[in-house]
Amino acid sequence: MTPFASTPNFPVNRTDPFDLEILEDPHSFHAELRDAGPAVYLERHEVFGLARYEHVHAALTDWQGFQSAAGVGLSNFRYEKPWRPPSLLLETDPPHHDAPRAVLSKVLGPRALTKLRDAWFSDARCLVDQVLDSGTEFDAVTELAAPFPLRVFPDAVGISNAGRENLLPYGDHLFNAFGPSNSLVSKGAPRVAELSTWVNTQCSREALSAHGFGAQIWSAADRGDITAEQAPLVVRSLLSAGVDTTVNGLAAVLFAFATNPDQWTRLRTNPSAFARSAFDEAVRWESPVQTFFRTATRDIEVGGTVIPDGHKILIFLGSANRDPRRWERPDAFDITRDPSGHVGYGMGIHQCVGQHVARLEAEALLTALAARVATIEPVEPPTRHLNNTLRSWKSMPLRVRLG
Ligand code: OVM
Repeated sequence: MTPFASTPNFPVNRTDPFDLEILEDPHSFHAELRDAGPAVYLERHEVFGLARYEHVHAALTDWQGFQSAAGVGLSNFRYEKPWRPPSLLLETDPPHHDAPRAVLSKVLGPRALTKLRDAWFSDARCLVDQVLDSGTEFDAVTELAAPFPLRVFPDAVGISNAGRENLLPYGDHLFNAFGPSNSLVSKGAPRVAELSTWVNTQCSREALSAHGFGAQIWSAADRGDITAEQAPLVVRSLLSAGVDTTVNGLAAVLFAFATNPDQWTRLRTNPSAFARSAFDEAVRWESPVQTFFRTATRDIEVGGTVIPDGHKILIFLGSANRDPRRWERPDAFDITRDPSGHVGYGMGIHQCVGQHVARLEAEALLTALAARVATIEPVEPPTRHLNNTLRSWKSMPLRVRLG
């Protein structure tokens, strides 16, 4: 598998990007990769890594050279059977990608979401009132960032209330499974069959309520925009990608404000103007989805050297989002900067199709908090929940002052 017979053209790095210590705090490793060169050979997994913004952006926008259809995890679908049938969105390329993508981007588009806006704003006020009325110290992960998406999103998809506690562990395993088969994957393995059965059951037409995102996907099958075989897998993408990502994105923006009190003060001067871009800045700053792989479809040049056909390439979204070659003061959370162009949602044809949903959730929650909360501070340091792909949290004790 070594791509070069003798003299490597690439800088070589021996660190495992999925080592638990690196996952706990990846920033100095990312800087090392960026400084080593445009593409680095990651010896431990025999893959190439891209960590600079310029080359991450270029790879994400070149879907022909950097395919997704061989899987966006370390394992190559050409040689290894995937642990579940591949996603019709994430793990395909044109032409197969086009119809499912078109259906979902309409179902989750800004126009469709205007109908949910008032209900989600009122749900957010309700949850914030419930938390604040029981005290000014709370865990921002378990009391806000997790419960809010877990309430509004599965309702919007149209699944039953029973079994919703399966969504986070399913997503946790799914995002671990993009990495190597390390201890994080083994930890999730015992529940895979049970969780997959539950998720797959929720995707059938009969399991979905009449007017939700799920039912709209099935209507698209009735119209012939996708096939009836594709419909349940498109619903599965919602349940796979829509929960853990937003939970960790919301936790990230809350942590960003708790540790940058001046930014909270600024948000409160005009929440309706700042809430959306503040969330995007938090997605840049934290990159809830840290990495995805692509696969080279031919010998492909990156920064002057050639990645050989068939090799896996690890794309460091989180590193690109803090590359000082692209961003001024990259480590600063600054809601007045223009974060557009960040790759936290990816870039190109696979860019997050649910991003309007994520932004609406964030806008609703931040607006509800801004109406009641004058200051936010950490009570003690938050703890991480380690995942091979997600920058995730276990706990985040915060204290607020009302006013
Ligand atoms: C999917 C899927 C799963 C995980 C992540 C994702 C971030 C998509 O099943 O389509 O996008």
